[in-house]
Amino acid sequence: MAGVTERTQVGIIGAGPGGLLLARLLKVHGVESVILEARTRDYVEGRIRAGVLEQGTVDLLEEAGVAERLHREGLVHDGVEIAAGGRRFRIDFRELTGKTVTVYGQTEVTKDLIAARLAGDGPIVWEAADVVPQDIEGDRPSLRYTVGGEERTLACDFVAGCDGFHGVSRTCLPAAASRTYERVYPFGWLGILADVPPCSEELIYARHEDGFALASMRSRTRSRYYLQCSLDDDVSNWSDDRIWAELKRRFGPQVAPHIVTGPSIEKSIAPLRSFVSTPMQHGRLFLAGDAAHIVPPTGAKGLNLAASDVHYLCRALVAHYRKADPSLLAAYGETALARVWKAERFSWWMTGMLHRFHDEASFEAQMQRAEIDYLAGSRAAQLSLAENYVGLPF
Ligand code: RFL
Ligand code: PHB
Repeated sequence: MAGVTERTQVGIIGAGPGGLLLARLLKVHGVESVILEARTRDYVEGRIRAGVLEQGTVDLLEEAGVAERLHREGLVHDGVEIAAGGRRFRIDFRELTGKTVTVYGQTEVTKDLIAARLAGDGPIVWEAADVVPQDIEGDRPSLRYTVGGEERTLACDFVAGCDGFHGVSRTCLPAAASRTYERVYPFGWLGILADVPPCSEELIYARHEDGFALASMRSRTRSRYYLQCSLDDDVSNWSDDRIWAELKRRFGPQVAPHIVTGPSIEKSIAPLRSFVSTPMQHGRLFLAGDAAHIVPPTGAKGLNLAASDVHYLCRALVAHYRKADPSLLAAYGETALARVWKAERFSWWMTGMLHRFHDEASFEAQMQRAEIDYLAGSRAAQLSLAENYVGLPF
């Protein structure tokens, strides 16, 4: 038996945006939690990832009381642009749906949530090693872990697995009752972050015969760009000069003159994957966010899905504690998955339309061109993209 035993209501594995937002929302509703995080605070706050927040995610951050800096520094975007075959067109979210998205880095969301947590909400145990969920099928689950060489046990009522794609939680679901659905794409995204002004007011998603490119941003002085690259590529093959030249080539002569170049402050390659693991719950263990599902980043849905899962899970836990109503917890996985699958579809569709998969002379490439041509000219097609991009209701 472990040396030190603590107790809380909800034991949360992972201090990514999912785990941190869940802890904060639970606190707002009077439910206590402890977060166990494998990494250090510096590492978690330094990870460069998502950049686009749906309105629903912004609303949740408001409910969590951590939206003040977001409203000050976040950039509200009314639409996005698509560039392909030498042409550029805009999807106007505000006009089509009445909604917008907010550009505010995941890094900043994470920092805001950590600051709120540490201002009195409850503990985050950093560098918690070898976390093992125990007795999740009974009424008294616990989390065994090691910190600073000391073995500890966190006794809790429920376990929230918010530990991302490589976490331990998903492995606790019985194999016989679980099923995974997966698509691995035959390419990756090379990302570059630089302190230069963005090339455009809004994001530009570009299809080019040599591969996809995306112009995004973190602020008016910090740009984030991505290039489709091969899976076996390495960042060491990509000097800053080569990246800027390739971005200008893929965005074409209309956009290239507006691309301001400068030294990179971060460069990385990420693989693209669609993945769903079902069910999202077993006994008293509930998965949320990347622990249960992954989307390719093309639709900017990953962080937003973690937020909607956490909303459903928080609501269900609060119903259990406040009203002794177990029904929302029992339905959690099904409720979350209904939204997850639609975001999976949208991200898969956006990825399929904009990336190079086949020879430019193939039937499939013609289908991509036709899809983009249809999107450029059809209000119905634009509305469909817009309502998914700004986020389906939850
Ligand atoms: P996270 O962020 O992976 O956090 C999980 C946390 O759990 C910890 N952990 C453990 N802790 C204890 N014990 C263990 N055994 C543990 N194993 C892991 C980890 O250290 C970590 O701190 O999952 P979460 O909270 O579900 O959040 C998901 C999002 O981070 C992810 O979906 C997004 O970043 C995806 N994503 C994007 N999402 C968007 O909504 N909009 C975007 O524009 C967007 N762009 C992106 C992206 C992801 C990218 N990469 C690098 C994968 C762009 C990129 C390039
Ligand atoms: C980003 O800014 O990191 C970003 C934006 C939109 C995406 C993916 C990533 O679709």
